[in-house]
Amino acid sequence: MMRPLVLAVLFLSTAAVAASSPPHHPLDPLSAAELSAVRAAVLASPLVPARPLSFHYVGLDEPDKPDVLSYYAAASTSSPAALPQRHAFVIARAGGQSHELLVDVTNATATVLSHAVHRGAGFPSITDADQAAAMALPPQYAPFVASVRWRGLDVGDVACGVVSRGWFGASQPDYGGARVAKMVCAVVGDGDGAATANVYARPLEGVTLVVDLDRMAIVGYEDTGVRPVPKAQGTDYRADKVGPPFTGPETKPGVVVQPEGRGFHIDGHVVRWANWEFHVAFDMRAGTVISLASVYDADAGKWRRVLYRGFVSEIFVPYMDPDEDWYFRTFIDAGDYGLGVSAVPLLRGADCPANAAYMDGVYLDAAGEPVTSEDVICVFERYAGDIAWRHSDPYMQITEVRPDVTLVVRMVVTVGNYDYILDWEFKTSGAIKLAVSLTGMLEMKATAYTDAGQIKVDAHGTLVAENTVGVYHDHFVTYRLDLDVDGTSNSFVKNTLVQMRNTGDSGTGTPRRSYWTVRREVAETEADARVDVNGAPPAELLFVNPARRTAVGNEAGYRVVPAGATAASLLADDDYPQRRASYTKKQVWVTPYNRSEKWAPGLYAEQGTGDDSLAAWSSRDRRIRDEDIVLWYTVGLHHVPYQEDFPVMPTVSGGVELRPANFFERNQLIGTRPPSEFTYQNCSCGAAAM
Ligand SMILES: *[C@@H]1O[C@H](CO)[C@@H](O)[C@H](O)[C@H]1NC(C)=O
Ligand SMILES: *[C@@H]1O[C@H](CO)[C@@H](O)[C@H](O)[C@H]1NC(C)=O
Ligand SMILES: *[C@@H]1O[C@H](CO)[C@@H](O)[C@H](O)[C@H]1NC(C)=O
Ligand SMILES: [Cu+2]
Repeated sequence: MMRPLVLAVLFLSTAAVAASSPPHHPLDPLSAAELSAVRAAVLASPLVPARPLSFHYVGLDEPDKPDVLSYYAAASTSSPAALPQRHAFVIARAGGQSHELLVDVTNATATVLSHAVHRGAGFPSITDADQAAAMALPPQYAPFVASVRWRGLDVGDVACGVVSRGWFGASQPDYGGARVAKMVCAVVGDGDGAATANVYARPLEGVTLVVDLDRMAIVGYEDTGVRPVPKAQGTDYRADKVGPPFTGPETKPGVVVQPEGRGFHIDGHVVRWANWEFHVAFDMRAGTVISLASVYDADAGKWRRVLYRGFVSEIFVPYMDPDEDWYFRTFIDAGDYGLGVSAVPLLRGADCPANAAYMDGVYLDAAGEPVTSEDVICVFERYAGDIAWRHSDPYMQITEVRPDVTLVVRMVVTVGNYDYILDWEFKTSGAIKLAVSLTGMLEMKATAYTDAGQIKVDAHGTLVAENTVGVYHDHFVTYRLDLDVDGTSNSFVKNTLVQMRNTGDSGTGTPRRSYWTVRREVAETEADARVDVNGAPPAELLFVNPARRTAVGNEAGYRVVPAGATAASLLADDDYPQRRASYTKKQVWVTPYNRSEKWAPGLYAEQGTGDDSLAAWSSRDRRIRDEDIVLWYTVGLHHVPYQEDFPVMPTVSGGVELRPANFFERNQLIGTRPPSEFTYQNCSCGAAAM
């Protein structure tokens, strides 16, 4: 999405960190001390002599899976294994090139193990430092100053932000292969007597700049003509600007109380709660990474593995306006900007409930300084008044109810105008629900229209206010989910529900003419596992472990259940943005596990061409039956804006649930205590208002 037009770094609670506890799990994110060691090793390396050097990505180069698993297996025994070697994967820019380095940080002094220069398409993500430096350029650029004055505005009231320019092949100038981006601008000051904090509501339409981010110079400029600047009135969203008096609906405040305290424990990065245990890490590109999620099987009396590693691989957001000033807005948020670096500190008691615990994220900024983003992950037990299971038998005079309590791991990523609330919800039933909720600002386009009746040609959006179009677009949130159901060797099963005629092979002679049954297909290769979940006929999708069966002989599995509607891309296959993110035509893909296939649009996704994308890997059509396989699931939302999305949009949600399917012998919640077993003497919650 479009980045903030004011300095992103101002919003982050950042602090350089001197020291932090050493890692004690092979998948722990790099600590501040390790990150500092990485910086020192890279700057001291003769392999990358060019200066200046900027860091674009530094993250844990995860150890090989067998090493992690043997560490994990030994950890619970009396002879714990040594941590596998700690390696950092680095992408840096220097001398106009993208450098990849692998740095060993196992020892106090880090060592560069390997170095390569990226020769293919695409660039690493745009950094906060890139954006801050670029913002200073337009006011010094005479044609821009002239455009602003032409509109009767003061240069001091206008700010421009960097937006990625997508990839459009030879149709777009390549500026000699330089790392360039577009800049678009907005009226942010109150020189015209109107102030608003909503920097997305007042675009300076028609003006686009091109910035060379390595040289930090304006190299292109376009002014397609004056459009009105939308009014500031009604665009502000700050409490002290919209009220008092507050005219919205009144609700009574609610607070979650846990009279016996929290039910979960956090030990380093490992979270234990109810029948779940998992590892939570922070990555500057992916945001939250959940690893080694295991569930306790009460009947078998043992822990069983479900998810080896899961994270949001990409968020693709193409806008549907082909105009000169808009066509390039085809954002690939994780690759263009990074989700982890865009994670915001969670507001206690508002972003997360009162009973939440918080975790920080640490990353290396472009200059190589470790930055701690405080409170970017919260963990809390959710009691939302929902029911986990119940049954009434009026004749037997029985009512049994168990309230649903779940554990949520939350991060909020604010990538420019949009806020993504990304939840991992663990359920005592054994399910894991991945939910994404969108809120924030629409990306708005200035227009001469003041009434919908004036629109005679496609406005590519909805007139949400006078002179303001909320442009049509999509959000495709793609998860990489390395499920390991009871071990690494899994198969992907598609159980299609098919209509049958009652012709006598079963139920002979009854008046029933039809029924449905399940037709089972096991995917042999990657081509068998590309699924449009909206496609007819309906199908149940499962990851199963054929070697693990229940007592009655069913294969242990987990089912992939779309939580609500999920869109597939409507762009043409030959359109440039679609070529980069062609995986968005199907919500489900399955690939063999490959440590380096992590980012759905490719490692170098910024201006990438899709040559290193999920669809490209899948086209190798590798065997996936009875292999270590990875699920890719895209939660897609088409967004037609409505006036209620203005000036800030109420949340809209989508998601997917991973549900045990013949994994347990029976409902795991049968053995849970009923709520009447608990008494809260000092709780006034029973005195319900009538
Ligand atoms: C780290 O230290 C150990 C023990 O001193 C040594 O054997 C090993 O080679 C060192 N590793 C690197 C990458 O320097
Ligand atoms: C892993 O993926 C990379 C990138 O697609 C590929 O080059 C490599 O050959 C793959 N490795 C294996 C063992 O398939
Ligand atoms: C209930 O509140 C009273 C008065 O505040 C306090 O003395 C008592 O210990 C509380 N009881 C429990 C079970 O928390
Ligand atoms: Cu949207």
